[in-house]
Amino acid sequence: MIELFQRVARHADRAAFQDGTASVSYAELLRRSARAASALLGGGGDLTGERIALLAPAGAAHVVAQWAIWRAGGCAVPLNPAATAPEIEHVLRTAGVLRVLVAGMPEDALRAACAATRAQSTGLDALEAAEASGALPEPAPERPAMIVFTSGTTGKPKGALYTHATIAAQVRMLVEAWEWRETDRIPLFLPLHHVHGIVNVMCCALWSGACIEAFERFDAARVLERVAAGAFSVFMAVPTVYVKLIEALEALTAPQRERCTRGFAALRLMVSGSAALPAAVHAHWQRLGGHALLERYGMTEIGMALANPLHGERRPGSVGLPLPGVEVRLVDEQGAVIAGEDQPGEIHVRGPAVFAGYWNDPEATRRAFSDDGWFLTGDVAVRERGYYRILGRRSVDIIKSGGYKLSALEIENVLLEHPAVRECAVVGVPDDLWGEAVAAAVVLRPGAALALDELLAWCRDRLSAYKHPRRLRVVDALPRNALGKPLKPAVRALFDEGA
Ligand code: MLC
Ligand code: AMP
Repeated sequence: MIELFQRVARHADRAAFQDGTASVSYAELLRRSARAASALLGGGGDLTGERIALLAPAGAAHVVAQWAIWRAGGCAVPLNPAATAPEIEHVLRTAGVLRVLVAGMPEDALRAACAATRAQSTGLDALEAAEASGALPEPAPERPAMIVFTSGTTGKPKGALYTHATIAAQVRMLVEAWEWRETDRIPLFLPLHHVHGIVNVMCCALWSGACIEAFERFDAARVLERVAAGAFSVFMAVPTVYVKLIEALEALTAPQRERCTRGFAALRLMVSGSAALPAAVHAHWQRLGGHALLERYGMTEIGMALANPLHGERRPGSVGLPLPGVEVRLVDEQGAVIAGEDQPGEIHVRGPAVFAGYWNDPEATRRAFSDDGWFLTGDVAVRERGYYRILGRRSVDIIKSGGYKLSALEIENVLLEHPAVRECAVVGVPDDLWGEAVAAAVVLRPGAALALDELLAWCRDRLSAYKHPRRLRVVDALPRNALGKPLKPAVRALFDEGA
């Protein structure tokens, strides 16, 4: 039996979701997902890894859909609710999805993507209405459980495959390291098509019998209100969320701020990750929110790998030490393993929480690992007084904006389709709120003109909003290196000059 369900059965009567007025128990999630799983099976014995996509807001329906797929022996493919039709189409085609479970979401983009593929969408309600019949299969831990799409340096997103064992390993290490317990209460406002929201928040909470309060989206005022009301014990977010909370706190009157500050001080743990937490934000939060944020480092392909300790020194600007069961090494540009401190190298990771490979892409999978099985993260770090500190990424084509990983090449490909654009280069530029903001330098076709608004309108149907360029520079020529490729650091400098 999938280990999660053994755990869940132990706290059946507890509330899995609570939003102030309504609550959904673990027993109810189990009942509802059993019915939906039976309906998915449609009389068959086991979906044997069929990829089924799911599009549902954070909350009980999302979990029912995910568990139904798992309990029927399928592999869940969570979709981005903000994705455009071409982005969804890419996911459905790459993962070979023929069925999509939908609950309470706008379906325009999905409908167009389904029409372009052979996929069919089904409302979760209809599946839950069916009577549970027959026994459910018991998928082995090595069976495919989930495909999470992530951007890389080679254009379109790739699907990272997790088995049930991968997810269990990712959850187990965090439950141990951060001492998750059934009395924990956590807000969930991060998207559920990425590992941070899915595993660190949702799966860890459910595994532990804790209670989740789901938000439709991140809304600083609403979150602060619930913090002030003492609704939570644990809080996990990306750095952009902490910057937005600081802005919102500073806009309050002193008594209002005092209430929120007391609420934050009562939390037992606040974690930041998915992008670098600037030391200044760490210090600002400590002054305002009364917590030394616990910064950790992870990646879709490996789950979480490094973290500052729950008990002990939380060093600003550092990501701490390997989590339980994770092997980490630094390797220099010559391929030698770095034994000492203060020397930068690429982070390599090994262990049971590492993904099983890119779906249907053995070549990309092969390139992602060393011969002896280490995953090559592409991130560069240094060890200082025992702790790891991230220095940056090896590729300038990866942008981290608001915690989302974006491929510069994917965005460039969309811009190049615009009739006015002859050439372009997309880079991330430093941004206080988003970490990095997407910036595009374009060379126009002779006689053409292009304004940022027009470019955004072009992107709207093709890219999720967080991939849209926020800054545009029209130039006569892109700086080039000896191979004729745009020289991205020089392109970035174009923006530093105050474009
Ligand atoms: C949105 N906007 C941006 C932007 N994203 N502008 C610049 N850069 C960006 N990246 C614009 C929008 O178009 C909108 O503009 C306005 O900003 C508000 O956007 P929003 O999306 O509504 O903002 P908000 O809801 O406040 O969301 C902020 C956020 C969200 C930080 C909560 O971005 C988020 O959920 N990020 C987390 C992503 C995540 O989970 N990453 C983890 C990946 S896993 P306008 O003009 O319309 O107002 C991973 C591994 C690991 O990284 O280690 O965890
Ligand atoms: P993703 O592919 O979306 O899972 O993003 C993973 C990437 O986010 C990593 O490879 C890092 O580049 C970055 N990242 C995650 N956590 C941190 C952190 N604490 N500090 C700096 N970068 C981070």
